[in-house]
Amino acid sequence: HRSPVVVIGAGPAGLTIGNILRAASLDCVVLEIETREFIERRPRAGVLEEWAVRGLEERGLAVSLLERAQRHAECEFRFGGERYRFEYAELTGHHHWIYPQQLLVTDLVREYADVRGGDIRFGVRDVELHDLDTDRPAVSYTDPESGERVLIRCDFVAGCDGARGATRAVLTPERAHVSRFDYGIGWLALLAEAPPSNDCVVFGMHPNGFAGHMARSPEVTRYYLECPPGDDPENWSHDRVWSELRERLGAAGAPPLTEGRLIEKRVLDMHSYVVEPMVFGRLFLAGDAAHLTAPIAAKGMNLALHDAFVLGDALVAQLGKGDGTGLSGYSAACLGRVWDYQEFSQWLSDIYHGTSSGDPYRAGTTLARLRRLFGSPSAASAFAEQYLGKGSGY
Ligand code: RFL
Repeated sequence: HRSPVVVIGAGPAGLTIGNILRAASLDCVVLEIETREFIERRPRAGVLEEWAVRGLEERGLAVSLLERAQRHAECEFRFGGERYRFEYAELTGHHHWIYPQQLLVTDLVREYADVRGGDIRFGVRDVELHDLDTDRPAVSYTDPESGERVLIRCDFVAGCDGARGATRAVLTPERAHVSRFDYGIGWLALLAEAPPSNDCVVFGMHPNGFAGHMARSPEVTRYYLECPPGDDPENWSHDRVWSELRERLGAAGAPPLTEGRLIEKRVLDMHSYVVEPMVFGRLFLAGDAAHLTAPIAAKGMNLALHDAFVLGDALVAQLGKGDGTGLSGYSAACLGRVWDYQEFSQWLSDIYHGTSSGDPYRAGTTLARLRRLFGSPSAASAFAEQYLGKGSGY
C-alpha cells in the first residue's frame, strides 16, 4: 500500500486537510478509530470565528454551514446581579458563527468521501507510526474486519488524532518539547434538551463559581458550571444543576432559564499544552494533537482549522509543485496564533474564576477588569479583537 499522505484522525483538522488534498486531486488515506456514525454525532465545540468560516468557504467546505449556522453579534456578561451586553460586531464588524462540531464533521466527511472520492477507513485499531525521520515514513494499523495488519508507505504523515491519539505518544522529550498549564479548575459540561434561554452567549461570574450559556441549536443548549477538578458528574443531580444555573446566571431583567432534560453531563478538567515544534521528521501535527486549549475561550476547533488550512496548502505546494517553503515554515506559521489564544484563555480564566476563588484580592482585580471592559472603549476593542480571533497578521 502507498499513498502520498496518511492523515491520522477524522476530526475537523484531519478532514479539512483531506478535503484540501482531494481538491488538488492528490491522494491520501484518512484513518479513524471510531465509526462514521459515532463521529457524526459526537457533540463538542460550537463556536467558529469569522476567518475560519471564510477559510472553509474559500475551500468549498461551508455550503451547509452558511445555510444553517447562526451568526452572533454580541455576548452578555452577568455579575453583581446585573447584565452587561458586549456588542462585538458593532465594534469590529466581525461575527461568531454557532455551528455544532458534529455537523461540521458530518459535512466534511460527506464532502471528502462521497463528493471528492477520498479514501477513509473507519474503526481501525492499534495505529503505529514508523520511520518518521526518513523520507519514506509509514503508518500501520489493524483492519477491523480481517484483523490483519496493514502498512501504508507515504511521503508525509498528518497527525490529527486529538489529545489522546497515537501520534502524541511518538513525541518523546528528545523529539519535541511540551509546555503544560493546569488551571486547577473543573467545568461541568452540560447539554440540555432545551431551547436557548437568551438571544446570545452568556458568561456568569458569581461567588459560587462561573456559569456559561451557549446556544447550539433551537432545541439544544450547552451550559457550563465551574466545579472542583475531578468532580463526579453524579454529584450533580438535575435539580442541583438547574438551581445552580439559575443562581449563577441570575440578573435583574434576565429572561428565566428554559429547563430541559440533560443529555450530556461530564466534568472537564481545565488544562492546556503546546507541542513545539509541531513537526518531527515527516510527521506534521495539527489541531488538538499539537496543542490543547481548555474550552474557556472556545478556541480549540478554530485553531484546529487554522493548522489544517496551513498544512493542507503546504502539502499541496510540496506534492504538486515541489515547493517546500510552506512545510518548512508550518510550525512557526501556526504557533503565533496558538500562543496568542493560550494567553487569551488564561486571561479570560482569571475573569471567569476570580470572583469564586475565595480570595478577596483576586475578586477585586477581576471586578476591576470587568469594569474596565465596559468603561473603556480601547479596553473593549482589545478584548473584542482577541475574543473574535485575528483574521490575519500571523
Ligand atoms: P478531534 O476532533 O479530537 O479529532 C481527532 C480524531 O482522531 C480520532 N483518533 C484516532 N484516529 C486514529 N488513530 C488513533 N489512535 C486515534 N485516536 C483518536 C478521534 O476519534 C477523532 O475523530 O481533534 P481536532 O481535529 O484537532 O479538532 C479539535 C477540536 O475537536 C477541539 O479543539 C474542540 O472540540 C475543543 N472544544 C471547543 N473548541 C472551540 O473552538 N469552541 C468550543 O466552543 C469548544 N467547546 C471543546 C468544546 C471541546 C470539548 N471537549 C469534550 C473536549 C467543548 C467540549 C465539551
